[in-house]
Amino acid sequence: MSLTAERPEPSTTIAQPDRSGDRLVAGALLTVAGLLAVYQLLAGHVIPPLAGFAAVTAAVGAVLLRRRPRWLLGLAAAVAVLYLGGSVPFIAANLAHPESPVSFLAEVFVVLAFLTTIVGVVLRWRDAADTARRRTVAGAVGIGLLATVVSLVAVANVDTAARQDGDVALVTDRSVFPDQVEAPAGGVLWVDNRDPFHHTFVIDDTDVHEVLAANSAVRIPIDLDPGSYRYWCDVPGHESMEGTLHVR
Ligand SMILES: [Cu+2]
Repeated sequence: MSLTAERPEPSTTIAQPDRSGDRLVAGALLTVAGLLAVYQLLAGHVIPPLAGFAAVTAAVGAVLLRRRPRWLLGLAAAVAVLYLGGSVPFIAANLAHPESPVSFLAEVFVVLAFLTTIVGVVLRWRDAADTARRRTVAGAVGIGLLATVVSLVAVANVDTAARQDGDVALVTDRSVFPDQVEAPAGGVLWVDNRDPFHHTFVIDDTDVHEVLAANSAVRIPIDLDPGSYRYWCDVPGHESMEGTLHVR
């Protein structure tokens, strides 16, 4: 018998449950980082708070794959709590619109991954059995799949209006509304959302408040007196989307 064969292997057998606990947290954080990166790519621009969360989750996740200082798990949980607690209006706005699948599903999976992070940290601190981790992952994947089905059904039910002769076009692309639009009183605005996210089209001091599903258009009658009106998008974080409608 060789010396190699007699050597005990304590590290692999004893450390295994701990490593898988760290891997669950690391995997959840790296999932968040990937989702936030893809989301910004689709948005076509860097969104500073999301870029910050993507960088921190990527860094913490990557380090957790190799080392496992206990404080890093605390940091992982803190980042998750900070996002979930600090983003309530944004999360609510995205989750309310399954017909706009990019923002809806990105939010669903980011929230699930952050919740998995928190549960994973708690399970790791309690030295829980691997079955608890498997149930956590299975639960998150199950909810994610259910949300995907809900979103696909909602997308199939979106009505999009074709532009008709005489309609004044108002197009939003990359979350920007045109600065100025001129239209005749009694005419029709054709508002076309070319973004993969939902927006709203609100005209101040009027009843106009339309939800613009991702990649869809609506026709809005201009039942307004001549004058200038501010229009904008009231989705949280979209405050820069605004312009002026000049009704002749
Ligand atoms: Cu918007």
